Amino acid sequence: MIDFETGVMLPADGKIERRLSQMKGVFADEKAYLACLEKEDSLVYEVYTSTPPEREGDLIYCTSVIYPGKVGDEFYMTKGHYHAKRGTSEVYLCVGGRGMLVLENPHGDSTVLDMYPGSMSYIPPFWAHRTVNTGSGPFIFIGVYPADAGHDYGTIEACGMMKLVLQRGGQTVVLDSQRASPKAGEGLS
Ligand code: PAN
Ligand code: ZN
Repeated sequence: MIDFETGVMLPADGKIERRLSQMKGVFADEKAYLACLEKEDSLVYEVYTSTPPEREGDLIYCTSVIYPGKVGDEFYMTKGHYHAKRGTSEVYLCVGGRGMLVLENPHGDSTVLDMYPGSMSYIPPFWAHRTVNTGSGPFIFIGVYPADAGHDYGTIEACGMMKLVLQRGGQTVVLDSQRASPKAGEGLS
């Protein structure tokens, strides 16, 4: 059962909580990050997940709940990752709130998709992905992906993603980050 209001999945085999303190280096404005953290180690997002055996042919399904908030003018978002097994894909179905899906690949292509209740988004193989809460309430979506996909956080941790999603003058804006394209060979394993 998934509660579309809260994103809580019952039963779930696991629950991951990501607080600000676990997201060092993720937000572009380091000074704003430290100021937020000093105030409170806020909960940024949670993931309720099924954990079947990590073998080819099985699927993992999970719900992610990103809470509303900002670090400086950058919206709360997930850490973002490539799948460790690069040739695996994923689908997201949004059930609550408003958000964006930021995608990029090692060839330097990047794109941003709107997510809203009922929207289904496809993450093709070889694309890194991150979700961003651009709304005022919890942003909730269901994800389904191959159980043997695994997660590579290191590649994105090393230099961030190419697009930033910010609030400027009350508007949601997508800007190119300082990092214009991936380093040679990065993410190509
Ligand atoms: C999602 C994500 C989830 C949290 O289930 O794992 O939204 O994001 P991070 O893993 O980037 O912290 C998914 O894409 N799984 O593959
Ligand atoms: Zn994924």
